[in-house]
This record gives sequence, C-alpha cells and structure tokens, in this order.
Amino acid sequence: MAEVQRTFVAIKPDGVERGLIGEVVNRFERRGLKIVGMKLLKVSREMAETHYGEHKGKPFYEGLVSYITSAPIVGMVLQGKDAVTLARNVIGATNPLNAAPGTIRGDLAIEIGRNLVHGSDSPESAKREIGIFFKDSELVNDWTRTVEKWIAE
Ligand code: IDP
Ligand code: MG
Repeated sequence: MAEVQRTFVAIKPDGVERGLIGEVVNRFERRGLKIVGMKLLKVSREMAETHYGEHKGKPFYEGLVSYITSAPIVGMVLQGKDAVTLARNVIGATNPLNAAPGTIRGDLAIEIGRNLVHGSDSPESAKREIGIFFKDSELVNDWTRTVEKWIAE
C-alpha cells in the first residue's frame, strides 16, 4: 500500500549558481509532489556536518562539506504517496554518469561531486533531515490541494 510520506530535497549550490532552481522545482511539481516547505539558505558547517554525518571519514567528506556550504541551497519538503522513492527516482543515480536520461542528474549534471540535488534515502532520514533544515512552523501542514484527487486515488 502506498504511504503518504514527506521527503527532504535540496538544490545544492551548483544548482543555485547555475540558475537551475526553476528547472529543478518544476520537475517535482510536474510529477505531482506537493511542496509543503521551501527556502533559500546558506548551510553552516555545523548543519553540513549533521546532515552528512554518515559520510564522515570518507575521502570525499571534506570536499562535500565545503561544496554544500559554498553558496546558498534551496531546501524543500515534498509530500506525496511514496515521496521518498519518487523523489530519488526523479533525481537519478548518485553518480550522474550512471543516472538515466530524464532524471535531474542524468539531464543536467556530469560529475558525482557536482550532482545538483539531494534527496532523503528513507522516511527516517527524511524526518531527521527535515528537522535540521526546517522548523515545524515553516511547514504548511493544513493545506489540501484542490487537484489532489486528479493526482492520487
Ligand atoms: P546521494 O546524494 O545520492 O544520497 P550519498 O552516497 O548519500 O548519495 O552521498 C552524498 C553526497 O556526497 C552525494 O550526493 C555527492 O554529492 C557526494 N559524494 C558521494 N560520493 C562521492 C564521491 O565519490 N566523490 C565526491 N562526492 C561524492
Ligand atoms: Mg544520501
């Protein structure tokens, strides 16, 4: 049974610098996911270390923290049935070299260290990541879209 979930998606600094905010947001909107939170922010080193804690000690970790803190990101909370998997599928494989055409990374990126977008990998990660980037008061919890019945049964 499909479950309504929330996921944390971020347009990373390369996406913001390259003027791809609209292009990326558009892909999630068109797919049918509901945006319940969105903001532009500069990620602090502390936030980056919390968010990417699982990668601490890996060879790419320092570069990753420096990349994600180098320019603003756009953080989003997206909601929908199976939102976590759905968003990961819209984003594509971690290494853009292996990302399918039609995915964000497969269409717009070429390298793993500049892969444009982040998406939570599980409902538990989503919960944790949403908590890093958003206060509950910044999320719209009391909105039913009028188009909802045309997107999901
Ligand atoms: P994901 O973003 O698809 O979930 P993860 O394995 O969780 O992929 O890695 C987090 C991020 O760390 C990637 O999106 C990418 O920006 C960066 N990263 C992962 N592996 C490498 C690497 O080998 N070199 C450079 N950056 C990497
Ligand atoms: Mg990940």
